[in-house]
Amino acid sequence: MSTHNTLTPPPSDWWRHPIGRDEVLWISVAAAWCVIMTFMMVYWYFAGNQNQAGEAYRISAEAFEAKADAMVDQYTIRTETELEVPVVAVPPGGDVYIVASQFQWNVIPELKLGETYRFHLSSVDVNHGFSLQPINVNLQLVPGYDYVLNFTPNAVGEYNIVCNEYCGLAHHTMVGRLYVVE
Ligand SMILES: [Cu+2]
Repeated sequence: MSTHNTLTPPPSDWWRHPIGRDEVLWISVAAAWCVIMTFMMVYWYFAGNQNQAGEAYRISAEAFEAKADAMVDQYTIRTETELEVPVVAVPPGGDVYIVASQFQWNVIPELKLGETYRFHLSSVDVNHGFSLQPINVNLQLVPGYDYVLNFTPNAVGEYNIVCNEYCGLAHHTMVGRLYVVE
C-alpha cells in the first residue's frame, strides 16, 4: 500500500498500482448492494403493496373542473370553514375529483370506512403535491393530467390533505381535509 498523505501528490501512474484488499472488498459490497437495490425497485412494487399503479390520463383544466363541479353539485352535504368549502359524500365506488389550485383544495371528501373510491387528482394551474397525512399517500400533480388512485380507507378519522410542493407565496396555507366515517 502507498504511504502518501494529502500533502504529497499520488504517483503519476497510480492506476498501475494494485488495489488494496480492503478497497476491493468495499467496491464489491457497494456494487452488490447497487444490484440488490435495483431489483428491489421492481420487487417492492409487487411485494410492498403500497404503490399506486400510476394510472393517469391527459385532460384539460376546463374539462377536469367541469367534472369536479358536477360532483360538487350532486353530492355536497354541507359546507365548512369561513371559506364554505363543500363537504362531498360521493357514494361508494364513485369518482371523487380533487382539484388543486393556488392555494386551495376544492372539496372536503367524506368517505365511508372500508368502501372503495376512485380518486381523480389534478391541478388547474401550477405543479402541486398531494400528501394525505398521517398515512403518507403522496402524489405529484402536474397540470394537464388526471391522476387516478383507487382508495379504500381502513381507519375512521380526520385526515389532512397537504400541498407538499412549493406552488407560490401562500403555499403554506394550502391545507385541506378528508373525513372517513362509519
Ligand atoms: Cu403548494
